Amino acid sequence: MTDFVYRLYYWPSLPGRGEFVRLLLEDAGIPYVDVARTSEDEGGGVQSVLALVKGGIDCFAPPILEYESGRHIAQTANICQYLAITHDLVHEDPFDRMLANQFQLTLADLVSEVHDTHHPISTSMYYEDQKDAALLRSAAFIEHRIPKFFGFFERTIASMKETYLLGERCTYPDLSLWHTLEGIEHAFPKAYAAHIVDYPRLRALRTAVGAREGIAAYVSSARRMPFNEHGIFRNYPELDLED
Ligand SMILES: N[C@@H](CCC(=O)N[C@@H](CS)C(=O)NCC(=O)O)C(=O)O
Repeated sequence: MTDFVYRLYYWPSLPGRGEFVRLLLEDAGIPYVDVARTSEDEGGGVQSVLALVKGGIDCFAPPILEYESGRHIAQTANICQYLAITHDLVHEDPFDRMLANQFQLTLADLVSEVHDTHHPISTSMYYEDQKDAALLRSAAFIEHRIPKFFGFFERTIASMKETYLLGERCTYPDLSLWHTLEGIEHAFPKAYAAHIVDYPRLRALRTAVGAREGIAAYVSSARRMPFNEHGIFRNYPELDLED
């Protein structure tokens, strides 16, 4: 291993999908530079991300990790898997590794669905111009998709008879599940409260991950960006359950 410090490229004004990578790095205490959050004078800012995605590397969209000087990888699940394997943060057994990736990809599906609740037609249109569709999409998400995803992860943890998705060892999909639960609570506080009572293992996982040293330190630091209405998990009260 070289002494190269990882460089994460992600939009600087929202936690977004970059947060799943940050959580893995923070939990493990791995140093990294959050490039776009440094100043433009230092080669950061939005321009640093745009330069990469327009610059002929093999990466379609951020998050992008520069893992060696001039070598980049993209796709959140791919980045997490690379880091976890490289730093021994996931089981050695190939089936367990595949399961970790499978859970991460399932979370990626859930995250995309959350995004589509406020942008069901196009990311290039304003929310206000697709609000009618967003209302329908959010109602369906709350009624059908939250219980389906929450039920899946609850059953998975139950089948392991331990705290986490892969048993007693906390791995990167657990950190991502934690963030996704936080995000859904931010976006749909009433729906989250109504559903989560049925999922004791998800509540326990949330408590356990939140109490981890690296995560607790990160959450209380300025590095942790709050959710906001530019990101994936947006709080538009009209999309949540009614009283
Ligand atoms: N499947 C990709 C999705 C990447 C993605 O959608 N990135 C967003 C930010 S969270 C983006 O900037 N997309 C630009 C685009 O799709 O044109 C992943 O999980 O990393």
